[in-house]
Amino acid sequence: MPLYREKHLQHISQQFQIYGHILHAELCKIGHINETYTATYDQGGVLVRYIHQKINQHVFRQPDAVMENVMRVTTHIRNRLLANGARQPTRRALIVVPTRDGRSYYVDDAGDYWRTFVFVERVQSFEAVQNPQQAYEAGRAFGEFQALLADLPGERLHETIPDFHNTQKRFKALKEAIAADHANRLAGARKEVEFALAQEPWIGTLLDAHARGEIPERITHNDTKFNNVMLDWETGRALCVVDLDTVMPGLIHYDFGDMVRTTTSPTMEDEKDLSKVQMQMPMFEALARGYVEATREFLTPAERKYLAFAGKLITYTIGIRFLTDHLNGDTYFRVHRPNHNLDRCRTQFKLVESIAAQEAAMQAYVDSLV
Ligand code: GN1
Ligand code: MG
Repeated sequence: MPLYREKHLQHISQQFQIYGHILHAELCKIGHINETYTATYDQGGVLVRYIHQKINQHVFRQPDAVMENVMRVTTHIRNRLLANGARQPTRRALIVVPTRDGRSYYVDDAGDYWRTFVFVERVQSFEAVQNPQQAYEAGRAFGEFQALLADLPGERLHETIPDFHNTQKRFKALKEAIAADHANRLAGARKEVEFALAQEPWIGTLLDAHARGEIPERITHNDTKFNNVMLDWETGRALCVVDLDTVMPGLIHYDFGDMVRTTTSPTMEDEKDLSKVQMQMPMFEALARGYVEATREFLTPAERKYLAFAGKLITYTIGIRFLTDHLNGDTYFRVHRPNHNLDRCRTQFKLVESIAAQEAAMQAYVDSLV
């Protein structure tokens, strides 16, 4: 790590209620948005780890609202786990470490917002799913997350990113990016643009169903990528879910759809060999089983009806977000190589086609679950 960053991180580390001496910190390369460090402290001779994270303010315009949500959600989940007598509660819900003056975040001289979490040990996350058991665990973990938050008291959570999964608005943003062609990349993305535009007839399906009162708003995670599930090293079971910045009011389909996107293909999000990208039925079945089991208490028949469709819709929505960012010159998602967002878009669109081809069978499986 460059010296200036290390010095700054030492300064940051001293702002939080951590009883120990920082030894070293590493940049964590997972995630496209925030800047995350794993820091090791010496606490009376025992090595203890924490996460320090800088919130991306270009993406999260109101970091204080984000942290208010995160505090309410983590506190509520912890209380429910304790009330249920859950084992290992400190590994099952993120713990925010307060600053020395009792706040949930620290603002540095540059105006950057930093927060700190207890590092959950002996867990790992994966970029791609290896077997149906893992898909089942993802479905169960995010389903339980929704179930634990179903009785969150108090006001509606802040919308940390308004219209985050509003496909109509994302579609409009894509059309604007096409018209502007800021980065002169339209010519190289004709096929993808054509595919994106051709899907317009069905992109409003869930928004319409919600507007008709058919499916309700709930508290959802909204970033249910498989790499946000922490699996226990020893048992392979999901212990907790992370990345709570987009927890806000939403449709359960946003969560389930993003799980379908990230757990049913054997590939990474930016796989270049599109022949490998496909929705695999055994993964979907395990995922759906885990999710439906965990949400049985509240999931309505109307919500169930759109679960397979949600996979297609959210995969499409994230695909057009990658495409839009590519056309805009990569201003939103962190990229690691030329045309990275275009590659990501291509895998999403390939997956959309694969889901569409199997959608009826996927939904039939969901309907068969009791
Ligand atoms: C971003 O930061 P990360 O990787 O958890 C994005 C998600 C996308 C995802 C695609 C706030 O999540 O919406 O689905 O990339 N998060 C935000 O990989 O935009
Ligand atoms: Mg995220």
